[in-house]
This record gives sequence, C-alpha cells and structure tokens, in this order.
Amino acid sequence: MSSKPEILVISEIPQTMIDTLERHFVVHRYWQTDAPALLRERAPAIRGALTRAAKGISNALIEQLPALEVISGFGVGVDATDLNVCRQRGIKVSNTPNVLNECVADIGLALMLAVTRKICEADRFARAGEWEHGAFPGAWKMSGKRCGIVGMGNIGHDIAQRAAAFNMPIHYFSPREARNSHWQRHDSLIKLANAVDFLVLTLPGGAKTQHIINRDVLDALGPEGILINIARGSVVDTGALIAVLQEGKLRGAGLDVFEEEPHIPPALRSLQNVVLLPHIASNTAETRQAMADLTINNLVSYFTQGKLLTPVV
Ligand code: 8YV
Repeated sequence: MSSKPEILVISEIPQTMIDTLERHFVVHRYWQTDAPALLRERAPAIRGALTRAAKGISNALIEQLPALEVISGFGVGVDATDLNVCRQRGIKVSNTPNVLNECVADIGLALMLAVTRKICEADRFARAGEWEHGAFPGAWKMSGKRCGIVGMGNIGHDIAQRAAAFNMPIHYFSPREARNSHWQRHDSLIKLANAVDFLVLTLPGGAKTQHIINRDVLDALGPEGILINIARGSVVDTGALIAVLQEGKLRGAGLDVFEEEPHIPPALRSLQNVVLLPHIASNTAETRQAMADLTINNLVSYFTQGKLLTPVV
C-alpha cells in the first residue's frame, strides 16, 4: 500500500477535487463504494475525512473509524457533525470560513429582491405568454425598507453592507456586537421581528438554534414581512412558516435551505409568494474553487505541518 495517508470522502464532490486530493492521499469514495466492505477492509487505516458542510459525518460512521484524526468540512457550517464527539475522540475539525461570505450575501440580496419585486413570478408570467392578456399585477418596493439580520457574523455584516446600499436601515439580533454602531441591536428576536420588514437569517444551525424562528417570531414579522433563509433549514419551524404564508400573515419568503434537503415540502412548492432555491448560495465557480482549495489545504496542512489552517475543533 502507498505511504500516502488514507482519507474517506463522505459525499460526492467535484472530480477536480478528487484529482487534487489523489496527489496527496489515497482517496476512498464512501458514496460510490460498497460501504460495509470498504470499512471492513480499510477502516483501521483511514486517518482523514472530507465532508460537505451541510451533510456532515454521522456519529455511527465516526465510531467505525478508529484511526480518524481529522475531518475537513467543505463549507462553513459545522452543525451536521457532532463536535462534542470529535472533541472527546481528539479528532480535529476544520471548515471554510470567509471565502464564501460574498456569494452567500449576494444570494441573500437576490432573494430579497426576487420576493419583493416578484421576479420569479413575473418571469413565469412572461414565459406563459400571459402579458398578451394583460399587465403583470405589480409588486412592492425594496429600497428604504427595514432590514433585520439574525446572526451578525461575517455573512451578516456582508448582508448589512449590501442592504445599506439600498438605503435600508439595519437592525439585528446577535450575541456579537456589529462593527457599525449605526446599526440597531435588539435584545430579543420578537423585538427585532416587530421592528423590520425583512428578517434575514445568517445564524448557525444546530441544537441551540433549532426552530428559533417560530410562529411567534413570524407573527411579529407580520403580514407585510418577508423571511429570507440562507442559514440552515433547521432554524425555521417549517410548519409554522407554511401556515403563516397560507393564511396571508406573511408577505413572502425566500429560502435557499430546508429542513430535510433535498426534500422541499409540497405545500411550500405550491405557494406563489415564495422563492425556492436548491441550496446554491455558495455555488459559484469562483467561490466553490476557493472552498475546494481551502478544504484540501486544511488536510494537506494537517498531514504535513500537524495543524489545520482554519480549525473549528
Ligand atoms: C455549502 C453551506 O455549499 O458552507 C456551508 O455551510 O451550507 C454551503 O455553503 C454546502 O455545505 C455544500 O458543501
């Protein structure tokens, strides 16, 4: 067997990433192989794992990898992997912070505009030839409306800067103080939701934030409010969201993430006042290349220098 360290790639990644990885590692494609046979044969030798951030790596799989030292996440979120289990086992974990901030923030603004100006609905109207039978009914203005951000991290800051360019007053709820003192901090989610027209979610997923956007928060956002989720599906109570949308108690929603990806509840899919994206916020050629480089370089750095470039654990 080669002297290169053996790593397990958990879910599908671009072939170009596999090609680069193979220069440094013996790569096992978990999603493509007979998993039980692979684990029987190679588990004792597998020292590293690479996983898509939104998918993570299960505790059951971690348990079957006794030699696992390091997990490199392809993405910034680390909610899908149990970090406590990793700490207990002494497994190092990394992610890809910052390289995706701009593209994720861009999609946040795109969803805000798409919902308010009914871009997708108007596109469907135009394609169907309906214009020939009458004008499009019209939409709402976005510039100048109040933007509320939940989670003032680096992506939250990028959203705020973009929204400020649309003359939108910035409000937020976050454990961390914003870098700009003109942005108004609120000490509860309900107070934030009451004060704004848009609620943009950029907070981490995981047990602590599960369904933090519940019926009470959505009611506080109100019938002229718009919810934008570019964080994790788990932070929103989807049942409550569907109910307020169906009842006309929320103007609309723009969602890039869902509770059970890739499944999107049919009730959401049938609503006109939502814009639904298949988790594409970071999915541009430039950003995915930067994420791929950092994901791979974390593993290379760990195995050659003994340390991760962007450690989480
Ligand atoms: C990734 C994400 O595109 O970074 C994250 O946490 O959710 C996305 O940006 C996704 O995890 C694919 O790997």
